[in-house]
Amino acid sequence: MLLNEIIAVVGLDHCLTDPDLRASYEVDWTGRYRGTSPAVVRPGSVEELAAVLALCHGAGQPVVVQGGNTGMVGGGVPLAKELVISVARLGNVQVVSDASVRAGAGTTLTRLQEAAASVGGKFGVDTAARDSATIGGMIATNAGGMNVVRFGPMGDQLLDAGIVLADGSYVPSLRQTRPDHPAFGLIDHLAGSEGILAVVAHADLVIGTDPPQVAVALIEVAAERLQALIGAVGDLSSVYAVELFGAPEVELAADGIGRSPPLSADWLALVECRSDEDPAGSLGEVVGDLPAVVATNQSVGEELWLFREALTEGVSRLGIPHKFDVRVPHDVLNDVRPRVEAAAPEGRVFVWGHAFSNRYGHPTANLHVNVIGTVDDEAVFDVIEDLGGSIAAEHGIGTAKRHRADRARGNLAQLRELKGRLDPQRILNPNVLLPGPS
Ligand code: 2HG
Ligand code: ZN
Repeated sequence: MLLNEIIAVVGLDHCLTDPDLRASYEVDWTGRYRGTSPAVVRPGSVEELAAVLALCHGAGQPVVVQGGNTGMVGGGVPLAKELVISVARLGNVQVVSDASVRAGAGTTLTRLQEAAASVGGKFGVDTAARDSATIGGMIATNAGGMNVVRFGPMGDQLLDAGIVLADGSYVPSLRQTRPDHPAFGLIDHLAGSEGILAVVAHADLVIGTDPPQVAVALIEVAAERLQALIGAVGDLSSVYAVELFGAPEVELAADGIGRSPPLSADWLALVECRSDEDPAGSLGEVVGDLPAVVATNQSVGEELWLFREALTEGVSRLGIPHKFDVRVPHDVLNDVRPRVEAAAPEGRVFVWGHAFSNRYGHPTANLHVNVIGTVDDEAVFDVIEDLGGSIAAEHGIGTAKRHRADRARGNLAQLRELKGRLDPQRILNPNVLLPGPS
């Protein structure tokens, strides 16, 4: 009955019930989270999205919203038999000015970056999953990515959003909602709300600056000099990225891309600086006597980036990884690897990430700890919390961490209150983010 009504809205071709056609939507990118769904529905317009949600609301049918399915915490797959709403067809991009762009929720990051580049700018969030990751999901998780030290995470790029509420009502501009509207104030909570409050239909996003001069350095740094180096690099006014990894990671990446590691040490820092003036000089001063490979043109810089960007695929080639996307203070960076290795004696541990987790230069890093093999996830979470870190950073809480979300998020009570107000039937992503029966 419900499916027939949905088919009348989106057409038979966009309501997938055949198990073979549903299959790729029912498992996450890593292969760890797998569920089943009565159907995968792919609305082709905001109107269709709104009509589908209104029907689900009327029938009390829970839904999971999916973009590029690059999530890593099981937040976008139907683990409790929810209906999947894929926003992949909502991919319109429109450059509004040289400072802002309007993009449909299903726009890939690559398309958004191309739109920004068409007016000489740069979109502030970048990740290796750019060809698949879509902006709706990136807003939902508040993705940070490799330029977070410069631009901040997705929420910092968000000027406005058009959303559809659980009951199917379309709100074209959250910035223009009046105080008596149920979605008033939602714009401040949308980034990181993991689809539990509303479905993003489109968003207005900032286009950042893209200065012409670039310098990229891959720097070898011994454990005892790490904090001083990243502190100094983070203070450079031209800094666009400060990425960290170590010997096991550079070897894994080198293997994947068929090259030899250019350097190897306790830590490798991959730093990118951009400026109107050549940033190589000031970057060189900070690097000082540390061994480094420095690139002063785009294509050589891109070669160095290959060693960083090959990591996610590299670990996946070894098996289905246990992923821990965490945030830790800089002064414990050297403790993470040995402590996780001790907690996972039968696992193979890889550690990489973003040396800063926001653009204000706060001394916390967003690390991606990946473990291949047997490991007790709770033991790793305990290590991170014991080091004064947080067990969730840019990938969200999803289903993977919701049992520990109380400790990971301070604004939980507020989210719960908003959920009760905006989705009292709890049909939107009902099994992510909030712990317990949400
Ligand atoms: C990255 O920065 C991504 O590489 C993915 O956030 C991290 O695969 C991962 O664990
Ligand atoms: Zn990351």
